[in-house]
Amino acid sequence: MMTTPAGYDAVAIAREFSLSGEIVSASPYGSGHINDTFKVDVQADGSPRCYVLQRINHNVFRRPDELMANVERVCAHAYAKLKQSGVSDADRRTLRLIPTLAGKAWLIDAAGNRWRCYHFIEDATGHDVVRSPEQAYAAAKSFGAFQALLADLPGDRLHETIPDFHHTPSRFARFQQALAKDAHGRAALAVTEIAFALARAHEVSVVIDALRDGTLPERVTHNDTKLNNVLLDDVTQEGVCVIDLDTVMPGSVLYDFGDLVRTSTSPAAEDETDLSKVRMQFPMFAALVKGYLESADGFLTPKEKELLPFAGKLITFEIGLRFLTDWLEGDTYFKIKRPTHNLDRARTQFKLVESIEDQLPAMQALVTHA
Ligand code: ADP
Ligand code: GN1
Ligand code: MG
Repeated sequence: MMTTPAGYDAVAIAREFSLSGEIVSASPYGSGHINDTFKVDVQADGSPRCYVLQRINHNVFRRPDELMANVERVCAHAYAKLKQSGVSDADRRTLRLIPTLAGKAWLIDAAGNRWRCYHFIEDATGHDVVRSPEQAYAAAKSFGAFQALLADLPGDRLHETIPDFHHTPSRFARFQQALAKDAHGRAALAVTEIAFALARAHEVSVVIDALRDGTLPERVTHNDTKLNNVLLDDVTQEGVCVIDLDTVMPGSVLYDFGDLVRTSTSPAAEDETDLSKVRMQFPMFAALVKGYLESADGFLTPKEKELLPFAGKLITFEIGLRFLTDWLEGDTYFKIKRPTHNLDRARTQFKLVESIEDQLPAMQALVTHA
């Protein structure tokens, strides 16, 4: 039996899916903070083939069956549309679920864990750190195209897999509660970061208020558009496939563009401890705007466009706030690899917020003239 570090027998689980070939191995894969992901290697008539097997983190996603119902609809719609529009490599451009032997889209194991399996997107990589404006351009173009693809998703409103996921004022309130409790006596180690967060309380409602009063439209958005959630072709660096569909649900395009700014403009990793390396690089931002507008300009309203730079600041701040909150609450949400990991991540985000604040007028001017 091949038992994984997390204690799951991923090979046994993989056997429950309709894979073509003999399973050779299943090993932990990727650098996501939420789910347990495995790469499954199989041999099919002498040639190797891979799949991605994932256990859904049901502490984070409290209604995994609703989540999977969303994912099933989104995958089917995107694939059908790409096929219809004559895209030759539609198989590589969207995630496709591999059914279980019983013909279901996901598996529930004896312990109640939900598992799903995707075909593996070959010769493409999800990058943790942006290396070139071409990568930033490709990522933004892909997420814009993804939004366009889902603009006519038929049927009911998608389930909210995490309610108030990008409700920044709620995130702020949760931070304040964690701070008041200081259950692990950690606040004293984060005095600077706490002051930084408290000083920005007045800005957290901008997007949510505009959604509420109808100034901004609700759309189907991805909501977790970090750079490593789009696979770029290893040779051409073009965007191939948007992945990590767990948070695809009603939202604002500003959440998606904002998280692109957070993850695709700094030369430093999300958890970099040398803060002197963290900064918003303007050419990367310019590449994001170009790529995003190429695929999304057709449907964006003037207000959405105007708020693109601010969204970069807001979402970077919001994710920093979530890391800081998780640190104060004792690291219950994001996977960590070292004791101060969440605090380090919060510091990096806040340094990036400062860099964005410094450049906001120039960012605004660029978008106005784009
Ligand atoms: P998490 O929610 O934990 O971030 P993801 O769905 O993003 O999980 O998957 C984790 C990593 O696994 C991704 O960053 C990517 O590198 C890899 N991955 C996921 N799905 C695929 C796929 N279909 N083909 C190739 N790699 C994949
Ligand atoms: C998580 O799943 P992953 O690693 O792609 C998180 C995002 C955060 C991100 C920070 C469901 O994304 O919201 O922005 O970490 N996903 C969830 O890196 O909370
Ligand atoms: Mg991910």
